[in-house]
Amino acid sequence: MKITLHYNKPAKPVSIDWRWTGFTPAKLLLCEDMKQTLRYLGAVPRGGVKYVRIHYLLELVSAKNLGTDEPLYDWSKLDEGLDAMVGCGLAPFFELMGDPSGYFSDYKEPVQAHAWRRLVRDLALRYMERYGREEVESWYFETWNEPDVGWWKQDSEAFMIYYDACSEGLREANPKLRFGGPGTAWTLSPRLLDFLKHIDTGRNYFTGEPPRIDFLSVHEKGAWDADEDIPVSPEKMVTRARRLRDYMREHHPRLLDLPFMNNECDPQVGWAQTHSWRAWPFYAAIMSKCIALHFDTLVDEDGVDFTFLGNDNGFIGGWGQRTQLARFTRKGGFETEHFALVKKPALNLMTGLSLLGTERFPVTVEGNRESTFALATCLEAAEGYAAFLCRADNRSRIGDLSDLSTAIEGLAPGEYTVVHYRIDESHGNPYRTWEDGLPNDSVGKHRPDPALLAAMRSEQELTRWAEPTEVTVGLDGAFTLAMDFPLPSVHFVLLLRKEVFAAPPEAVGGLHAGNYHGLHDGEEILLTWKPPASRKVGDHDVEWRRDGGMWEALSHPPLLDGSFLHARASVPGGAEYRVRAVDYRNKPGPWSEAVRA
Ligand code: 8U8
Repeated sequence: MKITLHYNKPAKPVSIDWRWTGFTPAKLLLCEDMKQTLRYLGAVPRGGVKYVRIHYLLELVSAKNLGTDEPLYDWSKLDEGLDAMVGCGLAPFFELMGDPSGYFSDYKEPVQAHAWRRLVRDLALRYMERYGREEVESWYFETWNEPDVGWWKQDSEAFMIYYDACSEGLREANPKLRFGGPGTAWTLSPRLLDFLKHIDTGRNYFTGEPPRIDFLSVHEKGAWDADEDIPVSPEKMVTRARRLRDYMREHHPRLLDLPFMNNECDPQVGWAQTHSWRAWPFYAAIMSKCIALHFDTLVDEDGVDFTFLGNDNGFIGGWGQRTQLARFTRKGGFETEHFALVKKPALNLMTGLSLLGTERFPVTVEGNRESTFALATCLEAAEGYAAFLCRADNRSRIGDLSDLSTAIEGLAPGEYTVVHYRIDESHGNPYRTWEDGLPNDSVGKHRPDPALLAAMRSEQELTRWAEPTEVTVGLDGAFTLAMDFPLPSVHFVLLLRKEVFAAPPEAVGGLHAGNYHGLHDGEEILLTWKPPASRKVGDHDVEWRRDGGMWEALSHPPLLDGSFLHARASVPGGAEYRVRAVDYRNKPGPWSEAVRA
């Protein structure tokens, strides 16, 4: 097989934003395991996971006197949940969903419609006050989730009034706040068609003006919910999105120019059903294929302003559930005190994607066009180039090995460091370690022993395929990479210009230490920090010292993310930790301030 990356042809923007996850219900935000999950998500470099879309956030609010001019709100739980997110550098993709104190039964009642509008205004004002105007302007606000299925209990007329109330409440707080929807579940559901009609030709319930909309969101998934591992098809997501676009072209051509998104593009409906492939490299490979396919089809062929492609995979659960980390508890099932999390390839994919730049160049694939994809990007500030290559077939959870030759054309001549990461059966696959290390008894089934847990964690990072090498690109601007190309696999190839290494890495930001019980005796200290933005940072040093002692290095596989978990015997009074970034030429940056845990 052969892939050619044409850096000598005109570039286009990397216009689809995938830095995204979601889950439900919002009350999980108050649980320790979700708070730890958010720490891991926020530690993906360069904001590689940024937005979290959560159902029922407004169930965290209670209120009195809602139908009056002086409502009394209790925001404390929502504050706690949003603080946990914002404190990790994450932002809500804020669904205005939930029914504070069970007040809202019918938005066709004018008192309720006005109360909702006021609630939305007050909410926006509160969080601009709490986090700053600019922070909240970086969020997105969206309607109730999937108002075309059971999540929404009222009729279409009530939904449009609710929509206008959200829109006006936000506008009153700050006209810059972005709002859209309707995040529907079915391709051409009656509710979606009613909604398109409302925003195209309807009138805002409050102002009589045309309704505003900043983006149109829908959900298209790759397969229905099933206990079986039916083939997951990113192609079907594209086909169904095109069906909607065709309908819009015929009935509402004006709306075709709206930013468009699929903010639940999961390979398969049914987050809680167990499909072991969700623990495997296969899942990361299908997610990558989905992104590349959307660029090839909806963006490049159809010219859609496709803005977001989001997986709803921020849940809490085991290997086979739709999560980015596998959670283990003492007895299995829900328990939020004694738990341990292990990263899955789906999370490492986000780390890998964070290596990419903001401009992409054409690629040519010679081989199976249904399973081979690539995205060639160049990095900002002339740091170099970053590409992803992936091999993903909708049915092949584990497949064959081919040879791949990647020809890269049009590089700026000079000296580069080449780094190659990969996600496949033997790279960054802690599930394999778990399978191999499982004892044959029921305790081990739920609870890996400390050695197995440590072994899984040593496999949980985005992993290098080879050590960094130095190469010279001549005046022809050409470079060829030969490698094996397993099915499934995802590869990230970085070419970093020598000049980038002249200065040492910057300091890491915001080192934080959380102390958790973990699964076993002793403590688990989760350190999280913000890695420097430069792609030249390939690892971090982590040290600790107990009172009066010397700094000691803690060993780990190379860490791209700003997260490291230290399992230790309990240390009365705690210990200090510090972290520094290290580049691919082993040059360290300055140590961070120490934190205590
Ligand atoms: C198609 C469909 C019918 C229905 O009655 O309910 C649905 C609920 C349907 C599709 C999706 C759905 O919920 C979304 O999908 C869930 C899932 O497990 O796939 C979750 O990921 C989402 O939070 C939810 O919005």
